[in-house]
Amino acid sequence: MFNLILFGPPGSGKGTQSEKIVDKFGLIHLSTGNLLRQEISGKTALGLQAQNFMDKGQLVPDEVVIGMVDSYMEKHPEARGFLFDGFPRTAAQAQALDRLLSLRKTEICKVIALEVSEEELVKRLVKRGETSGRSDDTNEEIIRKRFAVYKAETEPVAEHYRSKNKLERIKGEGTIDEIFSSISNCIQAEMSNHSVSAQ
Ligand code: B4P
Repeated sequence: MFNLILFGPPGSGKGTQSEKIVDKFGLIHLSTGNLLRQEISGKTALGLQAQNFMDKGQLVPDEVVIGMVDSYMEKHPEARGFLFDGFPRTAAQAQALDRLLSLRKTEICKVIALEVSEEELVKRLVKRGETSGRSDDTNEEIIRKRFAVYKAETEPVAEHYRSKNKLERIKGEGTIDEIFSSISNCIQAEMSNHSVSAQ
């Protein structure tokens, strides 16, 4: 299997780029943000629990997210690889992902980290909030809280992968196509290291 992580702060374009990546490279998209929002719109017990955290700009508890990821992977035994978008976001999630993958006799091949300045991120999220109806995007104070959580809990996860020589940092500012072109080059190089074809 060929597994990737798309890493970066809130609003860095993970969701935007993921759609293009799965389209081109035939991976299964696993976005914990999307899975949580589906649970919320379905008004499930998990969704109601998650909404409380997301509305405050906090992370949903690890055990909830990890269980959700495990069951999504179970539903896709045919996958030639997964693109993890917005996961892992804590050290405990990164360790759990290593375990889930090793049980399936596979591992993460590359982590692509999108780098975007905080001012640009705030602009993007405030703009998205005008149309998306996402409650976590409408208030600048909540957006700033999400960045603080990112710095404290998520940014250190990059080190877990850098120390294994799996981290590639990519500039996440510019047009969506320019950024996708840099990401594609990185994935293609990695696929040829692993002798995997693009589709
Ligand atoms: P996510 O759904 O993961 O979303 P995100 O980090 O806010 O945004 P993303 O980086 O995907 O940005 P996008 O492409 O949409 O998380 C939401 C919440 O869910 C978290 O705060 C947390 O509470 C919870 N959660 C999720 N995963 C979790 C986990 N593993 N553990 C615990 N809790 C978890 O882009 C943003 C905007 O920018 C869009 O409007 C887009 O159109 C625009 N944009 C994109 N690229 C652009 C570009 N190049 N130029 C200009 N604009 C651009």
